Amino acid sequence: MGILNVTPDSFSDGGLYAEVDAAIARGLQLAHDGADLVDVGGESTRPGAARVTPDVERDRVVPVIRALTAAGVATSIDTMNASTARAAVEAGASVVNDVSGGLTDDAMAATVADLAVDFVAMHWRAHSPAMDALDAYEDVVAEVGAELDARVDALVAAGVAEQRIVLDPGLGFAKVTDSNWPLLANLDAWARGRRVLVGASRKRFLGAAIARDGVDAADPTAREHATTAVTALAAAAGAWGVRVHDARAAVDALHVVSAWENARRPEGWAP
Ligand code: PMM
Repeated sequence: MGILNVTPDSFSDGGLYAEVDAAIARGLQLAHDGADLVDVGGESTRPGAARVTPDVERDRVVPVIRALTAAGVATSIDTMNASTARAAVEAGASVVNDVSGGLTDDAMAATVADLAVDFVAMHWRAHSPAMDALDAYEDVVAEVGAELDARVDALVAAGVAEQRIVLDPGLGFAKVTDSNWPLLANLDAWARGRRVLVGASRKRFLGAAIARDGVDAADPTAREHATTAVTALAAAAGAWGVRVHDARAAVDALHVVSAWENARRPEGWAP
């Protein structure tokens, strides 16, 4: 899943694709680089970001989704608003990706049920201004698992088909640094066999992991190689998808994982 933020303020690509033509060109490039889905967003969720109205958000994303659909590029819509999700699917998007897992907009679950598309339910505790303060877990794997289970139950109760739901640990959302790694290292302990999307691309916790001389990698693009390492490890651990800024790097990593796994000896093999 390639990231396309049609926003002035997203943390890594904010402002680069805020104009419709630039956004469409970027979406085509992501697809050319091998993204199976281009994830189009019109509202930044970076820490501290202010919300935009659904009207502004729709005006940003719908023309881009329409043009990419016409060009044969599959898209998902990154939104917390049911009205935007509906407009995006009507313009051609085939997946709804809600960073709040349906918690922000009471109409989201019923809308997704009605649209009958796949739904990415991300683990989330609060909007951006409040989220860092909610990084408080006794056992992050158990708590994120339980909170996602509650989302699945609510979505299914609203009519969303369970097999349509993809879970996402919400890396960086109410998870400042150390809370992210247990979720990556124990994917199946919280996902319990459901499809998993991993969105680690260029996030702060990777900058901390690759610190030199005690200084974090502050520039998001300097976290690209670390992102590619996460892609390979997530794929090897069975993730359904990765949400990334650089689709080419991710696809290369996935080829490496495939070659590695294809060469694996069968269970019980001995020379
Ligand atoms: N992260 C961001 C935005 N949307 N969606 C999903 N499913 N998972 C994520 O981790 C995620 C997301 C953060 O902002 P960005 O668009 O600038 O990466």
